Amino acid sequence: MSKTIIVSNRLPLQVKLQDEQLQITPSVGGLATGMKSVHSEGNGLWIGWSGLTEEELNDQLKEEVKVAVRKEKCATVPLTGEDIDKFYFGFSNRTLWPLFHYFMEYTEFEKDYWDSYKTVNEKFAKVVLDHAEDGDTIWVHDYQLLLLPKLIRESKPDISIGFFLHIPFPSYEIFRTFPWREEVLEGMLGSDLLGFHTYDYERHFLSSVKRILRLEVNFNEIVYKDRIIKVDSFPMGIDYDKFHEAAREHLEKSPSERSDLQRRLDDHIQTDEDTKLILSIDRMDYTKGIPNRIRAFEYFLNKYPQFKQKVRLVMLAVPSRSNVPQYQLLKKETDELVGRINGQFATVSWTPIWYFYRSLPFHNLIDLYTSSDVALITPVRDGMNLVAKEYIATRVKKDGVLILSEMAGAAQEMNEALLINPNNFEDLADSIKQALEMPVKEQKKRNKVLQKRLRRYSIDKWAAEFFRSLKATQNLGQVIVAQRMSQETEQKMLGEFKSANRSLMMLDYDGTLTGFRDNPEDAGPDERLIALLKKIHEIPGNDMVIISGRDRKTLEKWFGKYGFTMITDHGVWLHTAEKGWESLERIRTEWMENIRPILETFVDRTPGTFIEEKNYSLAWHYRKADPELAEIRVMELNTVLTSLISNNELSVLKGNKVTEIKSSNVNKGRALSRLLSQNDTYDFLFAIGDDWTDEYMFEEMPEDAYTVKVGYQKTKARYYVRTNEQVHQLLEKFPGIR
Ligand code: GDG
Repeated sequence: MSKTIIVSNRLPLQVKLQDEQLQITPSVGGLATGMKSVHSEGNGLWIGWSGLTEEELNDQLKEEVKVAVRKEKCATVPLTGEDIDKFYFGFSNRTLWPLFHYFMEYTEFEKDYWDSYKTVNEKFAKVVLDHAEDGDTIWVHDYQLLLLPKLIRESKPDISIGFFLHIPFPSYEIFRTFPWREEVLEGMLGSDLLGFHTYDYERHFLSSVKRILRLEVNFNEIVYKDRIIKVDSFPMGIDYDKFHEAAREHLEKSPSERSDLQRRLDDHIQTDEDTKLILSIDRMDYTKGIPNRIRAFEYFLNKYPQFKQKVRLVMLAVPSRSNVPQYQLLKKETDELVGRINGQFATVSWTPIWYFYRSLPFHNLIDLYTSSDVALITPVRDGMNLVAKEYIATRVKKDGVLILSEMAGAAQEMNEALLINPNNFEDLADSIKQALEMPVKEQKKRNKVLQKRLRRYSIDKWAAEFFRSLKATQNLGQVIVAQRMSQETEQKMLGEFKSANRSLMMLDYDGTLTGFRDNPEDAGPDERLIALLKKIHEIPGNDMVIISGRDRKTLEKWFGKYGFTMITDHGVWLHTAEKGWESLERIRTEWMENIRPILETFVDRTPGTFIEEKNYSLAWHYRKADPELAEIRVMELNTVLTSLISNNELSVLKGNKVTEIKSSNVNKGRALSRLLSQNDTYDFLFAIGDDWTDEYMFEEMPEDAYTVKVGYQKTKARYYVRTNEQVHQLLEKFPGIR
């Protein structure tokens, strides 16, 4: 039976060692909750680090951990203290975390950390591969495991892999500074589906893929080698019912059942009916905007002194990564700020900030959420932020105001909150005032909408949606009608070629016989290619035709002396050894005078592009241009051209990073059909090509012909190969057979 394997840095368990005894308790984080149903289904498995290093465990304890976690349907990845230092505290938290949160000044590019990151991702891959079987589905989580999808794919090419990033994916301008950017992108592209919290992260990722790896992206699908990878946004939800129910039960408690914390909160609330509590909860992390928030609160108290003595900021900061220097500095800064502000404003009966630096049990979290009139969530950068959602979920009476930073992913779907820029103190102070004075009716109106959305798109729904999407990627390959040129097909084809009396081989030049160069003039044939073509040309009973969109002068220069048959200019000219050059089409070129100046305006506005003038067509090349700008310009150009070309005289061909305008009655298909009509004795037909212009040729071929597309894209060809090298290997097999 196939199973689902979840992989994350940590297991959904707390494994602790107390007096040589193991203590295992389930962890309560959002991810653990969300995956609960996925994990518990069938023979699901969760793979991750236990939290104890190899050095902390003797052999017997290692075995005990193994057995204990297996009972919870988990498997551990053994990590050493050094791994944790360099992979986790190093590369994950001192490189990726700050970089992906736009803290470039905190980002350390250490080769040593990177090496450890690679090693640990390999350790994860090993454990995954020990457990994964064909037909399983693997869901990898977060920035600690960016290389894992590729490592799994290399050993299990057909397994279904999904990846979800819980933190932002930064804009290309940030990501491009990263020394190992290609490896990381390629690592992620081992997946079939890549999920992000928001559309912005998704588009940043796609932009880096286009610009750095120069891959073809169609909407949200990436064509990569022989796979199509889907990229989408799945805003993570919370376990709404759990928070809502806990809050409901909490409100029903009698005073004697209340916690100490709740009593203290009640004391404050009861001092005066105008008294209000403002809450913030976060891990002590520099991305969460804690100092900003405190300073803004100070600014607010100075700007609106009428709130002194009445409003209190309850700030829960949960210790996190405290052995990373920036976190220590942040802690120090926060302590000092709170001290200074409390010192400055406190009275005998009032301290403006209540500050807790610790983790609290769940029921205390509910105390805080339910007792606070306002939640002030001000990260400077945050992948999603679940606290904002949890606060809303606990507002059983639908009152309460959420002030939320625009820089949190959650802001994209929580428009009814008061959205603020955390760096704008004026705006922040005014929003605090607005929140404190907001009529209850308005609070309820806003929260009603928010709650409805949170309830509907809960964490279960999030996980289910991701899985549905991952399953759907299995059908993506089917839009490519061609099949991979397999060993068997190859054997069959060569067998038919051998016994054929008269064969025709149509070979496209650019992108097929040779790879692309930045400058088309540099793409002439090398010695190896000439030697191959000469051999094919000499096969008895075989007609080899080089067919190209290039002009006849260029092909003449490259191949003229060998007597090859050539079709140039997309099918305008035919060259044979017997007759030399003859024209296949009668075509007009007056239109070029009108179209050229238009193309020139596109060249001027699109750096890196240029016009290639051919005898019968104009080509606008954009291979070296910024891919996103080029995409926009291609659309623009198409619109301009369609409005100009009113009759059917001209057609616009979209090639591989080139748009070509030419007379409509010329294409490779028409040229091929002429050849076929002149000679009906062919009993073996072969055509190979890589772009749209070659599709006309594939279309014209009879069904039993061997048509081969270079690259994994939509095509009318029957087969495909991936690379120019594979084209060579395939063609090398023809000479000598007959
Ligand atoms: C990362 C991304 C993204 C907090 N204090 C206590 C406590 N919590 C719980 C909260 C909440 C969770 O921790 C914090 O989640 P966040 O989403 O706010 O932030 P990160 O930890 O930075 O998480 C973030 C998230 O991944 C999910 O993809 O949203 O952007 O940075 O659930 O309730 N829980 C308990 N005691 C505490 O003192 N029990």
